[in-house]
Amino acid sequence: MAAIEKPNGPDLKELDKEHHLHPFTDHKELHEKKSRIITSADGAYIFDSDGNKILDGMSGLWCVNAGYGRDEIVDAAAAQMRELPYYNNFFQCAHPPSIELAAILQEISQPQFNRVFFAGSGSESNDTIVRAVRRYWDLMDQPERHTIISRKNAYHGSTVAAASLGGMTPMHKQGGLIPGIEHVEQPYWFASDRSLSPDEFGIATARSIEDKINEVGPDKVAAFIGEPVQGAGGVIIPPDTYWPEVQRICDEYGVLLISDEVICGFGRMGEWFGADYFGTRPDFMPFAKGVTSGYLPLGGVMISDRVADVLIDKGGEFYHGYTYSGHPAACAVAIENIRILQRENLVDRVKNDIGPYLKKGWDKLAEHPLVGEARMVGLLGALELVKTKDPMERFDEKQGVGTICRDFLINNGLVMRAVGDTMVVAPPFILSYEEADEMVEIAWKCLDLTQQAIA
Ligand code: PXG
Repeated sequence: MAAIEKPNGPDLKELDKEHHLHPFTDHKELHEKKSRIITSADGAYIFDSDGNKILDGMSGLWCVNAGYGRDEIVDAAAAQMRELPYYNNFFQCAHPPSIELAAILQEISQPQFNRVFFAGSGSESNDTIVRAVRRYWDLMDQPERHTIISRKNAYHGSTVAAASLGGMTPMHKQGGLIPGIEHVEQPYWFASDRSLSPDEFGIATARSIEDKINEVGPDKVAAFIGEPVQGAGGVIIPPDTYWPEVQRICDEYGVLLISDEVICGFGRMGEWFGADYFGTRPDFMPFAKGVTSGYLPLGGVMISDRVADVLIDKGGEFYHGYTYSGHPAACAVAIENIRILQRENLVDRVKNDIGPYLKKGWDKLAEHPLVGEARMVGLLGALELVKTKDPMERFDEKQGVGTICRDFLINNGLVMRAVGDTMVVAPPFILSYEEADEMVEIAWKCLDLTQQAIA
């Protein structure tokens, strides 16, 4: 009963330790330090139970794009919960929010997208795609087209199928992979030997997809999946040559293109979708996170006419769906969230205003002795921490320099995420100029502190 009698401060930390297993966490390590308890949030800031105010440079987990404290979204959820808190979209039923959201998604996406399948998360969305892709090729009388090509260091979610699509080897080691997934090189120029120019490297890594298609057999490859910019892998912005070449290869071999928009979608790159930014024409777009700005869980898959027409006209029943596919309150939240993005021109703000403003400060961080590269597109950024700049040498992974830096950052009032020694940010779209300056100032200060700590 302690939780009810004393819901604050240290007791919560104790209860957390006793009863709560966290995602992607080494609990032995966590229990030595205890958790930070986030109790409230407003705008671009979060507040913890120790009284700290912290600028959230990660929008939660790449999702609170519209910022915290949006009463309009809360009101939309409450109104929907009063009217119809739950009903499913199975058995020839639907409800107004799922239908209205489906129509809005059609409006904001590329013309080939007229249908959406709802899920509860990005992982569920990618599981949906595995089944839909294979079902499509069965219906096209090419059942041997089964293989899905993905990339090393990709992140497509945490369920067994989504993690198999992903290229995170530690995840593969815990639970194994589903059959029929192949991984090719990622377009991570900074981590390459840099013997090629970025443009040459972009073409070469795209061609590793073509090589894989020929190795597996062009009649056996169903689809290629990629994040426009790899997020969890370290905000890896591919060279300009990469995506056009990927599109060419998919077209040439008839391979379906899946653009995983879970992070890049809903304005993060200054366009509605990452595919719009790079000019690809995907057949599937899984989404989640930014669709609701994280206020409630919702995911889904935009399915192009090429695929949806076949599933509908030839398919019979598609044996797939979730209790919460198109949850009414989550859909009501998504509708209000998208309306906010539209009303306040926030996607344009990312592209033409706060995005370029933050990038200017961000680029200056490249002058710090610890930073080998500073990159940013829209409001997605990364700093590569390096041992020496010339020649460019990275730290020994075991030194944990990124983690040291991350801990300095949060203790100095800024959330950034460390992906190895790559520091990443994805702040909310409502970030003010002052807050952008604050991010850059705290970052510089913590780079100094990190440098001193490892000296
Ligand atoms: N695709 C992409 C591109 C993602 O980034 C998922 C799918 C899965 O979404 P769900 O909603 O099932 O989590 C993601 C999620 C991190 C981190 O530490 C990133 C994600 C999730 C958790 C942690 O950067 N991305």
